[in-house]
Amino acid sequence: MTRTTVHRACTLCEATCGIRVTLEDQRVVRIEGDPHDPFSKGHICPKAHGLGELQSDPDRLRTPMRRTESGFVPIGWEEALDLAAERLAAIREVAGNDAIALYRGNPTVHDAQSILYWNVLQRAIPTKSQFSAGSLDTWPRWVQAGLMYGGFLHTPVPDLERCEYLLILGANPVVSNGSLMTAPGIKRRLGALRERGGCVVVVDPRRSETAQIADRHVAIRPGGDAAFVLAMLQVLFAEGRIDLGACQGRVNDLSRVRECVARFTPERVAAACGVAPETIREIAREFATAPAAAAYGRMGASVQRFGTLAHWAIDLLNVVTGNLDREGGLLFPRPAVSLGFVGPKPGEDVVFGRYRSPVSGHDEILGEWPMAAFAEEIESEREDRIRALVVIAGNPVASAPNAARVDRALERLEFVLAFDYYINETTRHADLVLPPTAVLENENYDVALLHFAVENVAKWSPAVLEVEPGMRPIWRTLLGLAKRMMGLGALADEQVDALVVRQLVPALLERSPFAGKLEIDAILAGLGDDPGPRRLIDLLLRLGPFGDGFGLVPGGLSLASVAAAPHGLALGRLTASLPESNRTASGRIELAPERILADLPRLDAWIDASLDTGGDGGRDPGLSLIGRREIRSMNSWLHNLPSLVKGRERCTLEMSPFDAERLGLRNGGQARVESRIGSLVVPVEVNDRMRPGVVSLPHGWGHDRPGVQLSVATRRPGVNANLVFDDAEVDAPSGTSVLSGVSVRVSPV
Ligand SMILES: Nc1nc2c(c(=O)[nH]1)N[C@H]1C(S)=C(S)[C@@H](COP(=O)(O)OP(=O)(O)OC[C@H]3O[C@@H](n4cnc5c(=O)[nH]c(N)nc54)[C@H](O)[C@@H]3O)O[C@H]1N2
Ligand SMILES: Nc1nc2c(c(=O)[nH]1)N[C@H]1C(S)=C(S)[C@@H](COP(=O)(O)OP(=O)(O)OC[C@H]3O[C@@H](n4cnc5c(=O)[nH]c(N)nc54)[C@H](O)[C@@H]3O)O[C@H]1N2
Ligand code: SF4
Ligand SMILES: [Mo]
Repeated sequence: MTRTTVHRACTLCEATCGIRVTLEDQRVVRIEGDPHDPFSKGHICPKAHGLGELQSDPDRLRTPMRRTESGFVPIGWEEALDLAAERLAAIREVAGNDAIALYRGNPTVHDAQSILYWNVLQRAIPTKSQFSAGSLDTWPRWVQAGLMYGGFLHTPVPDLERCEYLLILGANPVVSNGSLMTAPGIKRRLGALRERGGCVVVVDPRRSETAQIADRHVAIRPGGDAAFVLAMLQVLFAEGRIDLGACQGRVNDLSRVRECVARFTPERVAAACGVAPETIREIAREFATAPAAAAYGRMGASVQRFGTLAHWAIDLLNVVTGNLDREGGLLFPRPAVSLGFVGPKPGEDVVFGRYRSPVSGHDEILGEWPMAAFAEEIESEREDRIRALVVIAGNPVASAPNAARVDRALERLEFVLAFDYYINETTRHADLVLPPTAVLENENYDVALLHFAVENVAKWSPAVLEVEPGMRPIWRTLLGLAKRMMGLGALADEQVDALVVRQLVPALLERSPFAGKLEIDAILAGLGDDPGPRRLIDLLLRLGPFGDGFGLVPGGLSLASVAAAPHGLALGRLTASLPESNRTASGRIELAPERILADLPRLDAWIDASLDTGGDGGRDPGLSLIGRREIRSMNSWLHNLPSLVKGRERCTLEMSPFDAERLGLRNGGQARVESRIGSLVVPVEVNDRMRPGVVSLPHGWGHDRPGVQLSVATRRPGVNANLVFDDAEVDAPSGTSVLSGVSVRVSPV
């Protein structure tokens, strides 16, 4: 028996923790936090152990599967790829590229080969029918940041190490481990902030696990964040507490902002957001007078009725108090690998709505339609309807609102191809399922999440295990399909991959610090012949801000130098970076983008309607439903790993004792939850964490659909929360689905 240890990063959530994996022969015997990782310093959560269980999960697919009359049967790789290309090409022939929908799910963000080679497939199937989990998640942030700073991946993050006042709106990092704020060991970081005399304030309708370790919790009414923060801004303008700090002379339209916020007085918004005027004033003054403060909003501020307005208001607060680009406030990270080449060129504005979705006319956002348009574009009788779907690492039946409708829509498709580990709620509809290799078989560099890291770091993750016999890495699978769709099926993967690199180099160089200083041929020669993600990552690193510029910067980064540091490399704290970090065409931060201001009347109407009803769901027979995450889950997909689902039932409806009593519900009893679009039955959990009038339900459950092949998950399936979230409700500027603050009725069963 040989015992070996490998160091790498966990890819299950956004925290990118360093792990130490111990093997006996080819068997994982232990997974621990890596104490020498300069970023995570030994932190891990229980999910890391799931990496070993994922490896050995008997339900995980280890060969391509084809659906037949009598169920799924194995099929060979080349045969599967030929079949997929043939079916997709036939549909394209009749109905064009737009008849093929592409959906990219969340785990792609954590896996470089999936992101980079999905991009290749996107070019091989240039369809307007692109979708992703982004419109169930980050779009309000991308739209707001894109319009204000000119680049959607380049958003500022709280400088946690030096922050003295952290205002968290609609995020629960103690459970989620941080999102759009890559910060492993967040609990330790928040503890340190408080120990040095700083203050953490959490705004959340639920007294979340993060609120429980904060100095103050504000139980806001769902959807109230934009109103709440705009009222803070009204107070600051009215009291003359505006000080732009580093942003002085670098912004447009400050006076326009002053005019816009004037009507949002604390008295006017109090009922709508459920927060007393005095509390709003107090927090506004504390924020403005703290030596360094940061306001940070995430899912609860994003997938709600006014997600884009909320994110806009949050960043305005940071700007007008001088906290943007200030140490201890918010700073722009400097990732060693930048995916900026997928966005606009510096100096070009981000534009949205370049075209509209056929059925309801949703604006295109970042080259995609929102998921709110997904089912209707399939159900449509129009000639240009969606007829086929290619889905990678996504489970829209679990993750998109109006799940029952999405489920039915998938039945109508002529062809579904899925790249996934499992036959689950979505992939059971697939004609073909092509599995990726398991996390520990992949080598990886985090090309996405380090854009949001609270410290600049670089880390290479080697594969821990050999690829199982008969399996193939997903980049080869994606490239194999892409080349067939491009009519290059006769070429070897290596040849097509060389073409991919050749195309990418000019786009990357143009946006790199080495633009004008390097010849394309010199870059290609320096890269070598190894195909695959490795070469792309080497390229991205070497042309990045810390890169060796293919010899121009001795000691600069390359894949070789990053891989030589098994625990990862610390590249220094975040630093002030304006004006370079701002990429708008005007060269200034745009404080009052029209697209965002145009949504203010909708907020006005909501605030005024809340005044009429007293604004408190608790006095109304209806309740407001919000979501919840749990430390052992990852959206819909870790429920088949025994150690992550053992213990108490987690798919429960949390509610306050006040609501339980008035509705005749008790702890452990069953409740029916009904909304405009559907209903479900779920066990009740009564606790004092919930704001009266608000109930919470986690998403990602409901594994009891016929045909699902998850032997552990189906034993405790839970219920799909998206049976009641309404696909008709969206945040107007971004088209993002509203997955929080939906009206429901709850009754005993
Ligand atoms: N363990 C675990 N970690 C995860 C995930 C997981 O499923 N499990 N998922 C990952 C993913 S994909 C993401 S996007 C991130 C999300 O990361 P976070 O945003 O940090 O996580 P959530 O739990 O969604 O937190 C949202 C919070 O907003 C609150 N909220 C709901 N509505 C409102 C509102 O209207 N206003 C305010 N102010 N608050 C509101 C909720 O009560 C909740 O506490 O987590 C990632 N990490
Ligand atoms: N009601 C409600 N709905 C929500 C949310 C909410 O808070 N409330 N949160 C939303 C958010 S933030 C998100 S990000 C979405 C997530 O929604 P999705 O991205 O659609 O789905 P996931 O549940 O993450 O499922 C991921 C799928 O990918 C597979 N998979 C895992 N790793 C890999 C891999 O490396 N390669 C491949 N090819 N497949 C892999 C898994 O088996 C699973 O089928 O859900 C959204 N939906
Ligand atoms: S917090 Fe947990 S799931 Fe997230 S990267 Fe760290 S160990 Fe993995
Ligand atoms: Mo997400």
